[in-house]
Amino acid sequence: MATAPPKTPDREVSRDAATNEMVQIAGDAHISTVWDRYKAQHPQCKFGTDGVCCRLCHMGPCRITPKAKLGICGADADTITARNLLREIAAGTAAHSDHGRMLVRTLKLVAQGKGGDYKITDPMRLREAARFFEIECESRDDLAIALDLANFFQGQFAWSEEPNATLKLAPQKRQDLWKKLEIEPAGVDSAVVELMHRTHMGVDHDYRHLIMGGLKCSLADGWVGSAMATVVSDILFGTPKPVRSRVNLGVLSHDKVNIIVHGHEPTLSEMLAVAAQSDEMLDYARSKGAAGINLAGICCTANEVLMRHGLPIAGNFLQQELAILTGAVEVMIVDVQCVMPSLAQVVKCFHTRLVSTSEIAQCDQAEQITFDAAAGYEHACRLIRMAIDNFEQRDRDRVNIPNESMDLVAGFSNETIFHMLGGRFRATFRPLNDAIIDGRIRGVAGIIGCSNPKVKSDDSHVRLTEELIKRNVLVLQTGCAAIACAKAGLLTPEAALAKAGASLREVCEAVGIPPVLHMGSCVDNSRILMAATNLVAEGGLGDDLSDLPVAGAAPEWMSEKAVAIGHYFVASGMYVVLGHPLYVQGSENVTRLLCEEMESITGGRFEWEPDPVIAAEKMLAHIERKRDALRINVKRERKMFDMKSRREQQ
Ligand code: NFS
Ligand code: SF4
Repeated sequence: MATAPPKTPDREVSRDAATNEMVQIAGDAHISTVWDRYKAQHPQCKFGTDGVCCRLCHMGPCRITPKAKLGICGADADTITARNLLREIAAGTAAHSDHGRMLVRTLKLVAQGKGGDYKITDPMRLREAARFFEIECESRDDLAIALDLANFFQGQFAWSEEPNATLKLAPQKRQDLWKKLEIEPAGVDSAVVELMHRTHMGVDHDYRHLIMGGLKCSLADGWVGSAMATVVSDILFGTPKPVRSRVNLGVLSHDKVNIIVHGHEPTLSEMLAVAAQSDEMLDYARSKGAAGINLAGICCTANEVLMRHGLPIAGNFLQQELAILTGAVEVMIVDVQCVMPSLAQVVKCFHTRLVSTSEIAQCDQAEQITFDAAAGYEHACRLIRMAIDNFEQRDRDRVNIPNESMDLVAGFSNETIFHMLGGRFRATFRPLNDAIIDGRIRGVAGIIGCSNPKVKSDDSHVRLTEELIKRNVLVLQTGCAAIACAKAGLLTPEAALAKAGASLREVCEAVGIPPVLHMGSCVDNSRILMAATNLVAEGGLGDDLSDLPVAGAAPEWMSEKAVAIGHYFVASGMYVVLGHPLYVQGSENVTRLLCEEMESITGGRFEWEPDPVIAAEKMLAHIERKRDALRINVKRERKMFDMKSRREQQ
């Protein structure tokens, strides 16, 4: 049970009323939440935030101060901040890629006939991926192709003499640059191992060389591990199509059994989605007095089941404790990543049962029921039964479900966007490219990442998104950023259209896409990479990702995965605005390299900007610079104002 925190929070912690309401309830009940513990950590350690604390060997720990400019071994602030940053990139890459590995493993089991109730749901996507990687498809059945693809993907993890083959997904010019810069990863696992080695005491000390090594590993995340995770999820569970649903804590039900899936891997949640609709489970729920079964998600598992099943989202990262605090959750099922250890404390105050299903992620106070893909359906039924059995333990007097919930539309894979833009017969990005070229859409922004108690949650996501669509920038989203905007209503096409600039609205209405597109979970940032690649491939916007009028932002990020993502976007030539800095500010050199000099190396760079309106201005300025370089701003003026030069062109 938690220590007694103050009864009222000092500030409005979130833009979202449901969150503020639940935090108040938590305070009254003396149950600590992330915001209380954030306060208890103050002041946060400046050595940590500056990145100049090193504990990589046991002569230390060392920290760089004006008096002690070197660690005991002689490492300076540049080396120390760069090494610390690389270890974050390694961890982020490992997390996304292990998620990818689990999916590849499931695909292989399916191909071998050992995958229980899992199957190839999207054979077109399977064949398209197999053909891309030169796997023979003619007159072969799906399972044979799937086995080859699974083996091929499995090979992408191991060390190899050759660079990762999935890097070929990127435009040729980008691939050539990676080769020239010697930052092509050759195996996801070995990329992570290499960073751990290079950052061991006494190995790589040149901050420039270290940072380039970090970019190499990050490419193994975005273009390899995450890219495979997305493709295999689509093959196994279906490529997302537009789907309507609802979001926020108000999706929890007063009279149904509430089950929350939280974490990242979609394999079990897919089976839960199927099993929860079965007559057997529904009958059982009714026999226990419940009106039905309500399966809802938190964090990226939520995004996965939303995209493919239209299941509701209970909340994003900072709402995980609050969901339990509603007193209405029978079971919370967690696996890996972004699952707060505090959940085990919060469930003690309620009837909620917390179950961990990952063999690598346990919590001594949660029940452990390790997931087995071959018995996935039975496993899902067992968990649902457990929730139903727990329904009668719900204390009706302690139920506090906020009213807030909001409509949303999600499910925008590249494949879907292609078809929406191209109509029924011809899949194409052409209308989008044309709209960007003629300036009706100024450019495209990716807004991604977490929520963080350091800032008023959801606020920067929403304000940045509103600002950008108002200025005619199309916005792509994933992860907790997408959930934040969904809660604020920005994922309802009607509301977003009303807030969009006139020309963006006109294009969106004409081609039938909303101005804010939810593309999935954080591994699905690979979809944003592919969307950018498709813009290049369609033509007229340069021949590399760095030519595009696009920009990325992670306004409220917190996780090491976000660090890896930021780096693979920068390594892919993109401009990335972070709402708060990486832990590198203790080194002017590393900061300058990441935020300035990098642009002349990869074409991309970082920027820190806490104010979402200023961030939007900076992103727009970058987009306009790219438009100028492409000379599409010039062309547009000619077309509109200068008939003479127009005649000359003809
Ligand atoms: Ni992304 Fe998804 Fe959310 Fe952040 Fe965590 S859930 S993988 S890391 S907190 S966006
Ligand atoms: Fe200190 Fe160097 Fe050891 Fe780091 S590696 S803890 S700077 S002695």
